[in-house]
Amino acid sequence: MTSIPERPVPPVVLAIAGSEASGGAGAQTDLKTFHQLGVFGCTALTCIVSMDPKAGFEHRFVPVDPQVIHDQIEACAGVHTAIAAVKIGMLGTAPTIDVVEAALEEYRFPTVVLDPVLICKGQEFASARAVDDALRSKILPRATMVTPNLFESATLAGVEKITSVEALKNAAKRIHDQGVPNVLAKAGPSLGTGTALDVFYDGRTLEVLEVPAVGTERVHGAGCTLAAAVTAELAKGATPLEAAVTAKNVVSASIGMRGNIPFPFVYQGWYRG
Ligand code: PXL
Repeated sequence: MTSIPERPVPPVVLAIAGSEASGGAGAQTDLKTFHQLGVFGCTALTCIVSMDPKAGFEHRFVPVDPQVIHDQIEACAGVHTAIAAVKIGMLGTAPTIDVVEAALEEYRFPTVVLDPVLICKGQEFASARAVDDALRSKILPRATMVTPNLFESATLAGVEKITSVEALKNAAKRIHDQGVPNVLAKAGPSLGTGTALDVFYDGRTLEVLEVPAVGTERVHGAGCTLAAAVTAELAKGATPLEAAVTAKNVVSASIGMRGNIPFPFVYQGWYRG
């Protein structure tokens, strides 16, 4: 019989995120991204999203019981000797936000990346508004890095709409001024620059990060992949700016998966670091 080898333990990262059953977004995407980047992923599922092929792939959304969310985080924190970084994705309800806030307070994870998923199709708009406010007041102040898309940046910065790089820079600054140390405000291809453009701001450095755009369509799961890649890279010791640069390359390499939904999605297995 051979004995089990002593191997170096990879950094462990936790995704607190929703399940998107098809594997195109959410926790499934997070785990695949973590794996591709050489970190060990674990999850606390916050909700179960099932697209409905009979209704235009509308999102059916079922929240997980808050106690069960607590128990999953407890399990992850208990099993692993250290959790290097946490990625927070879709939370979706006010009770979920409360239990995640309490867990962040209890466990004091060293790095928390917040992908502030504000609205999921299939949720009532009225409840979404209350959830946005709770996310901003309870989770945002605990994030070490936040990765809002254009709509989320406008909402968090308190501006109507963002239609230029200048406006995106200003929004990144405003979000930073609310107490988030690192902001990666994402436009992707949406500002018509012909590039996938995001703005990084950490209070000193303001960088416009651009890579060649891969098409002009919105890509399902691109935001999840980006934030998960940032989390993995931070866990491995990258600086926030380095993590953002690598994460953009991971997203570019992952775009091109197709199925029956009308937009492309992502396969992280195509990335070669
Ligand atoms: O891409 C945003 C997102 C995050 N998390 C879950 C989702 C989605 C979008 O569908 O379903 C669980």
